[in-house]
Amino acid sequence: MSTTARGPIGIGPHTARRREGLTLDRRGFLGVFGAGILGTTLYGCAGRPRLLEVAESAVPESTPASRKVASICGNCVNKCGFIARVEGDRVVKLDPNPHFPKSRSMLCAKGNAGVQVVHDPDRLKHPLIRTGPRGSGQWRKASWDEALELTARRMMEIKEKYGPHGMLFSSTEGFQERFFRTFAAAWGSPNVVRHPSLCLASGNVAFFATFGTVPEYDLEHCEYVIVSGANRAEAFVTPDTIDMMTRARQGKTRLVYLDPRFSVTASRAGTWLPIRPGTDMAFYLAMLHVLIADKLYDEAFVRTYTHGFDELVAHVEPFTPEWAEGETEIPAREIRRITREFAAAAPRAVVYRGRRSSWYGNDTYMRQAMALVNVLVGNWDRQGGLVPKESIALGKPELPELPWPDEERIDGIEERHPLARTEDGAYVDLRQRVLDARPYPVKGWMIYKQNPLHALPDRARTRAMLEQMDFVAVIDIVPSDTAWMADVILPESTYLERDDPVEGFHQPYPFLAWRRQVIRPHFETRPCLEIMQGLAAKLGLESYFDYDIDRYIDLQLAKPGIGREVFDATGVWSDRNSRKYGTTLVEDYRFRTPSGKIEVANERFRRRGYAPLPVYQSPPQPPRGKFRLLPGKQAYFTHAANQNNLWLHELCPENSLWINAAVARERGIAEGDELLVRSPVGQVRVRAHVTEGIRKDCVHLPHGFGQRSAGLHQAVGKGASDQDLIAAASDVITGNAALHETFVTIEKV
Ligand SMILES: Nc1nc2c(c(=O)[nH]1)N[C@H]1C(S)=C(S)[C@@H](COP(=O)(O)OP(=O)(O)OC[C@H]3O[C@@H](n4cnc5c(=O)[nH]c(N)nc54)[C@H](O)[C@@H]3O)O[C@H]1N2
Ligand SMILES: Nc1nc2c(c(=O)[nH]1)N[C@H]1C(S)=C(S)[C@@H](COP(=O)(O)OP(=O)(O)OC[C@H]3O[C@@H](n4cnc5c(=O)[nH]c(N)nc54)[C@H](O)[C@@H]3O)O[C@H]1N2
Ligand code: SF4
Ligand SMILES: [Mo]
Repeated sequence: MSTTARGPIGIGPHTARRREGLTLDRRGFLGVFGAGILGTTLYGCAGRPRLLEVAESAVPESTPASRKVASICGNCVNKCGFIARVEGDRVVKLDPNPHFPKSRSMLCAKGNAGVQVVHDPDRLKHPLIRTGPRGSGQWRKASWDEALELTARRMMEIKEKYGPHGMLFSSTEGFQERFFRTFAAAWGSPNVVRHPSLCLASGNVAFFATFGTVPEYDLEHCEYVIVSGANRAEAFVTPDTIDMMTRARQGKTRLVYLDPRFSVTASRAGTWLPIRPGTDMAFYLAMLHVLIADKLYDEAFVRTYTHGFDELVAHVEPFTPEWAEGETEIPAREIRRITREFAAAAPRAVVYRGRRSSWYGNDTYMRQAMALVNVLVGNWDRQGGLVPKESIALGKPELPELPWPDEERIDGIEERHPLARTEDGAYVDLRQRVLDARPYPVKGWMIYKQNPLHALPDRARTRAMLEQMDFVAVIDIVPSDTAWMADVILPESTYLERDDPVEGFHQPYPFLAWRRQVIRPHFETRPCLEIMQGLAAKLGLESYFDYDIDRYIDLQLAKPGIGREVFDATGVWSDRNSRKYGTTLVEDYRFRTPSGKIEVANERFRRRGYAPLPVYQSPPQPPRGKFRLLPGKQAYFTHAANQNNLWLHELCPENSLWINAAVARERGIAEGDELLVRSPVGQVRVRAHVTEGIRKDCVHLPHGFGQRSAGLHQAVGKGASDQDLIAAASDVITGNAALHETFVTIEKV
C-alpha cells in the first residue's frame, strides 16, 4: 500500500499520525508502535538481514545505570535540543528540552526516532573497503589504520597525476564540518563544494544584497505572514515552525500561503492560494505596485533607510494586480486585499523568505522581490518583522597558514556567478565541468555528510561523475546510495555518540549550546575530527589539527569567558533572554551595502552587470499532456537520509505521486495505481496519490525515496527518486540548482 504524503484532503490515519509527529506528543511513538515493537526494534531485530557482520559492541564498563543528558538533535539542519534518557549504554528515550530557546518543547518524529539511529542494524559500524566493481556492494571490513592508509595513498596518487586540484571535497553543514573543511583547505585544492547551491544560496544572496546581512524572522511577534511554498508544517525550521503554526492556530497570526498544492501548511493557513508554479515574483511585484500606487508603504522608513526607491516606482508601474492575475491565476482583488491587510499589520507583517530557494532559474530575483515587499512596509529590525542576526563570538585555534590553491576552481564560480559564495561553489555547474574534464580532470572525491546521488538533479549524471573518479571516500553514518559507490567508507560516530564543538545560535536570541556525547560509540566509528586527524597524520598535515575536541571547546569558551559547566543545568547558555530591536535604526548606521543603505535598486547587482531590480519572465508552461514536477520534503524524513530508520519507515514506507483528481479521472488513474513517469532525463515507476489538493498542471513527488543501496534493507527499492526525473538547471545569478523546471509525462502501467 502506498501511504505517502497524503494531504489533509482525504483525511486518513496517516494525517493523524503526522499530527502526532509534529506536536511531539510524548505518547506519539509508543502510541503508534506499541511498547512491544519498540522493544524488538531496539534490542531484537531478529532475522533481519544485515549489511555486514556486526562488530562486537564495545559496552562501556562503568556508566551510571540511569541518567539524563542534555544534547542536540542531529537529524536535520535545525539542531533542536533534547534531553536523553539513558540506561547504561543505551538511549531509551529522547525528550524535548524545554529550555532550548530555538526548539522549546518540540522534537519532531525524526528527532524522536533518533534512538533508532544508534541501533539501526544497517548503520555503519567499521571502515569498509570495496572489493568488487564500483557500486557492486562487495565490501570487506577494514581497520581504521588500513582504511586511512589506503585513503592517503590514493589521494597522493591523484596529487602526483593531476595536482592537488584533482581532488574534490564536498560536504553539508554540521558541527564537525569545519574539520573536514580545514582538511580540504590544508590539502590545497580549490575544489570544495557545499550544499547551499542545492538549497538556499539564491535566497541568501538576494537578502544579503538588499540588507547587507541575511536576517531572521521574528515570527513569535508577527501578526501577518505571507509564505511562498515554505512548507513549515512539514519542512521544519525551528523556531519558525513552532511560532508560525502555534500563532496561526491561536488566531494571533494571519497566514497567507502560496503553493500549487494543498500541503499541510496550506491546511493551517487562513488563505491558501494555489499559485501557478513559477509565478511568485509576479505576485510580489503586484504587491509592490499596490503598496506604491495606494501609498501604503512606510514613507519615512523608505526615505531614511533605503537607496533607489524612485527606480522601483518606475519599475513596478506596469505590474498591476490585473497583470499579475494573468500570470499567477490569483484574482487581482485577492492581491489587493492581501496587500492592504499586510500594510495595515506592518511592521508586524512579513513576507517569509523560506529556506530552500532551489526552484527556478530566476530565484535570486524572486527572493529580491520578497525582500522589497518587506522593505517597503518598514518591518526591518522591528518587533514582529525582519531582524538582523546577532551571535555570541567563540574562540578557535590558530592554524598554520593554509596553502594557496595552485589552480582556479573547476566550476569557474568567481567569473560565472560572482555574487555567490566562492567557498560554497555551484554544484550543478561543477558536476558538468568534472564530467567534461574542463578545464582539467578531477579524479578524486571525498564526501562528508552528503548524499549527492539524491541531492543533485539528474541522478544519472551524478552517477557518471562518481564512475569517472579514480577514488571516492565517503564519511557517513549509514551506507547511503553515494557511500555504496565509494572505494572507502569511513564511518562517523553518530550525533549521540560524540562530543561536538560548542555552537552559537541566533534564534530567537543569541545563545550557546553544546552537543555533548550521550553514550560512548557502540561500534568502531570515529568523530570527523579524529578521522581528519588520522588522515592528516598520514599526509604530513598534522599541524592543522594540533588539538583534540576538549582543547577545541576550551579555546571556544575562552572567548566568552565561560566554562563547560554552564551547560550542565539546562544544556544552553546565554547572557540574556530576549532579542534586541532597532540597533540598526539609528542615524548614520551604515548597512553593509555599496550605498550604505538598504538597497531597493541593487548596486551589487548593477556593478556585476545584472539589472538592479527583479526581472520577471513568464515561465514556460507544460505543453498539453505534460506536467510540471514539484519536489518537496516530508515531515518524517530529512531528504534521503533516514528512510531506512525503522520507526520512520513504518510511518511511511514509500512515496507516491500526487496527481490532480480530475486529471486522474480523465486518464483512468485511481489511487494506488502504478504509473510510469518520464522526463527528458529518466523515468520511474511509482504509485499514484489522487487528490484534489494539487493543481492540474503539476504533479508532486516527495523527495528522498527510490534508494538503491542494498545496504539499506528497509529503504532499498521503495518508492521513486525525484532525482531520476529532474533535469539539471540553475539560477542565472547564483548557480543555485533550479529543481522545479522539469516537465514529465505520466502513463498508467
Ligand atoms: N521534515 C523535514 N524538514 C526539513 C527538511 C527535510 O528534509 N525534512 N529539510 C530542511 C532543509 S535543508 C530545508 S532547505 C528546508 C526546506 O523547506 P521548504 O523550502 O519549505 O521545503 P520544500 O518541501 O522543499 O518546499 C517546497 C514547497 O514549495 C512548493 N512549490 C513548488 N513550486 C512552487 C512555486 O512555484 N511557488 C510556490 N509558491 N510554491 C511552490 C512545493 O509544492 C512544496 O510544498 O526544510 C528543512 N526542514
Ligand atoms: N529533488 C530535490 N533535491 C533536493 C532537495 C529537494 O527537496 N528535492 N532538497 C535540497 C536541499 S534543501 C538540500 S539542503 C540538499 C540536502 O542534501 P545533502 O546535502 O546530501 O544532505 P542530507 O540529505 O541532509 O544528508 C546527507 C548525508 O548525511 C548523512 N549523515 C547524517 N548524519 C551524519 C553524521 O552525523 N555524520 C556523517 N558523516 N554523515 C551524516 C546522511 O546519512 C546522509 O547520507 O538536497 C537538495 N536536493
Ligand atoms: S526538526 Fe526534528 S530532525 Fe530536525 S533537529 Fe529538530 S527534532 Fe531533529
Ligand atoms: Mo536545504
